[in-house]
Amino acid sequence: MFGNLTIDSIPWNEPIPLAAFGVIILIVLAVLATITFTKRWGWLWTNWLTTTDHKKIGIIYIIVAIIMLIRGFADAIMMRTQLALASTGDQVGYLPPEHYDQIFSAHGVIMIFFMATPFIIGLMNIVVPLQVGKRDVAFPTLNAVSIWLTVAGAILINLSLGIGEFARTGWVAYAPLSEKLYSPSVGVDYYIWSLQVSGLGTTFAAINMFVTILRGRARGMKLFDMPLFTWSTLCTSVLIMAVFPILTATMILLALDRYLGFEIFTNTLGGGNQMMYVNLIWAWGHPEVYILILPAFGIYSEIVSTFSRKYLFGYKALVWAIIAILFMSLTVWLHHFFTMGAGVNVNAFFGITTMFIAIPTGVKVFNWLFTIYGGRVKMDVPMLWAIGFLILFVLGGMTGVMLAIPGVNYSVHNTEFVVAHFHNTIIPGVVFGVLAGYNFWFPKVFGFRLHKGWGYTTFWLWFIGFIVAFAPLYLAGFDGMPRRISQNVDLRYGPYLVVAWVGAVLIFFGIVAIIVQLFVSIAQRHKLQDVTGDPWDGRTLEWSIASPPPSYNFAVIPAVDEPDLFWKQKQEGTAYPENKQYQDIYMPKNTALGFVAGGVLAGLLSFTLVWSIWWLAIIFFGVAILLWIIDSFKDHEEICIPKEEVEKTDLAFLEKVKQFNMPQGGRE
Ligand code: HEM
Ligand SMILES: [Cu+2]
Repeated sequence: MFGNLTIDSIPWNEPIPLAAFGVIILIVLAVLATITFTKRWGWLWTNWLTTTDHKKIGIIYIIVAIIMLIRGFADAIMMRTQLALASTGDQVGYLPPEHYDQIFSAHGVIMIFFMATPFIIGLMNIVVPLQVGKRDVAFPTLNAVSIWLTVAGAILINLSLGIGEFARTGWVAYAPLSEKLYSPSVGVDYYIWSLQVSGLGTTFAAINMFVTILRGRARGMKLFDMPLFTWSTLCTSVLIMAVFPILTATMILLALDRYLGFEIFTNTLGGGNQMMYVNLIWAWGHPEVYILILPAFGIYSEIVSTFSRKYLFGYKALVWAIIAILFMSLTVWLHHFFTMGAGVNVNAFFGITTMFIAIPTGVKVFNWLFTIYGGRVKMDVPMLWAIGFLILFVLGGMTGVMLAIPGVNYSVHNTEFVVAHFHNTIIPGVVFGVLAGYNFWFPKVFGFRLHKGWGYTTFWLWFIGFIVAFAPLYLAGFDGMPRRISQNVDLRYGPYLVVAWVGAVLIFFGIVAIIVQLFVSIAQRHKLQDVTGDPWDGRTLEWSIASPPPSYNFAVIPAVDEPDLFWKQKQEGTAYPENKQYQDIYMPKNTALGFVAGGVLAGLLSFTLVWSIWWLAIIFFGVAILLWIIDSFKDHEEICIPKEEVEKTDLAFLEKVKQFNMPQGGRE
C-alpha cells in the first residue's frame, strides 16, 4: 500500500537525526500555530502563497535561502566537530561513518541547491525587472511555479532527516556508488527527486529571466545599456538553460538504473559505463559553479561602481568577460577527474582550457580595482563585502589554477586541498556576494536599511572565520589528508582540524549576527527608514522609484539610453521628472497554480516516488498536470490600477523626495 514506507523508516535508534527532525517539526508546528492564532491564514494566502509579484517571490526565495544556510551550516559544524574529535586522541568522535557520510552529502546539496541558488534567484527576481524598467517578470505564473518547486525540493530533502535517510554518496552521487547495489536505501532517491524538483524550478526561473531581459526592457534600452547585474543574469540564464537539462537527464538515467535495473552507469555485464555518469554530472556541475558566481560578479560590479561613485571602469570589457566565461565554462568539466586516466593529451587540453578562464576573471578583477582606484569611495556594508571578496577570491582563484595543472592535481586530488579551494571561491565569492546584495537591496524592498554596525560585525566574523576555518585545510591537503573521511584521522592533522573548528565557530557567530542584524533593523526601522528610495546615491533605475516600490514598480516606464541613467539624470538635474503621462496599469492576478501544483502536488509526488508508492504518485502527477491544463485555459484577467491612483501615489513620492531636499547629483 505505501511502497517501501513503514513505521521503521523512521530512524528510531539514531538519536541525532531524530532529535534534529523533532526540533524542525516543533518549529514548523509553532509557526503554524502562530499563524492560526493570529488569524493570518487569509493574509498569508493572498499576499504570499498565491502571489505573482516578482518582489514578493524574490523575498520568499531569500527566506528559503537563509533558513537553508542555517541548516547547511548545522551540518558543517557537526562535521568540523567530528573531525576535530577524531583527530585528537579519541579516534572515533561522536558520529558513526554512515551518518557522517549523509551529513557531507546533505551539506553540499543543501548549500548549493537550496542556499546559494535560491539566494541568487531571489535577488534576480527582485532586482532585474526593476533594473530593466518592467512591471513584473515575463511569466508571473511560471515564476510562482518556480518558487514553490524550490520550496518543495527543500522540504523533501529535510524530510530525509526523519523519514528514511539521505544519500551517503557525496553531493554529486557518483555511480556506481549511487546505484541500488551499493546504496540500497532511499537516500539516493531523496537526492534524485529533490534535485529534479528544484532543478525544474531553477530552469523555469532561468527561462523567465531570459525572456524578461530580452523582451521586456524599457524603451530605448539596448543590450549594452543594461546594468551589469542584469547582464550577469542574462548570461546565467543562458547557462542554466544549457546545462540544467543535462542534470535532469542524468538524474532520469540514474533513476532508471535504480528503479528498473537499466545498468546505464554500471560496469557490470549490463554494458553500462560509470564514467559516463562522471562526465555527465560534471558537464552540468562545472557550469553550475559559474551559475552561482556570475550573478555574484554582477552584484559586486553594481556595488563597486555605486560606492566608488563612478562609472564602472571598462563596462564593455566586463560584459565581454562574463560572456567569455559563460562559454568557456562549458569546456572544462574534465578537470574534476584528471585522475580518471583519460591520457596526457586529454588532460592537457582540459588543464589549459581551465587556466584560460583565469584570463577573463582577471580582467574583471582589474576592472573592479580600477573602478575603486580614483573613485570617491564611500564605505558601507555592501562595499566592505566587495573588498573582502576581492582579497579572498583572488586566492581561491589561484588555487584553482594550481588544481588545473594535471600533475599537481594528481597529488592533491580528493584531499582537503580541494575542499579548501572550492570553499575559498564559493564563500568569499558567492556567499559574500549574496550577503552584499542582501545589504544593498534590502532598503529597496522593505523601505528601511539594515543596521550598519551589525553589518560590519557580520562581515568581520565571516571574513576572519573563513580564513581560520579554511586556511588550515590547504595545509592538511598538502599534507595528504583525504576529504570525506570521518574516523581514525591521522593525529598529525589534529592541529589543523582544531583550528578549522575554531574558524567554523566564528562563522557560526557570523550567522547569528545576520539574524541579529535583521531583528535590530526591524526594531529600528523608523530610524533606518529610506525615505527617498535612493539610500546609496544609486546609479540604476531601481533607485529612481520609491522604497518599497508600488506593486507596478514604475508609475510611467522611463526611456533609457545608458546603464547609469539615474546617476546621469541626477548630475544633469533631470531626475524625478514631473508632469508624466499617467495611464491605467494592468497587473496579473494572483494564482494558486504555483502553490498547489508546484508546491503541494510536486512535493507529494516526489515523496511518493522516493518511497515507490506508485498509485499515489500517478494520482499526484495526473492532478498536477490537469490543474496546469485547466489553468492554461483560464482567461487571465488582470487587475486594473486606475491612473488617478497611480498619479496620487507617484506625486506623494515625488513630494517626499523634494521634502528631503536631495541636492541633485548625489549627496554626501
Ligand atoms: C559556512 C561555512 C562552511 C563550513 C564550515 C563548511 C564545511 C564543510 C566541511 C567540513 C565539508 C566536508 C569536507 C570533507 O569532505 O572533509 C564540506 C563539504 C562541502 N561543502 Fe562546505 N562548509 C561551509 C560552507 C559551504 C558553502 C557556503 C557551500 C556552497 C555554497 C559549501 C559546499 C560544500 C560542498 C559542495 C561540499 C562537498 C560535499 C561532498 O563532499 O560531497 N559549503 N564543507
Ligand atoms: Cu570545475
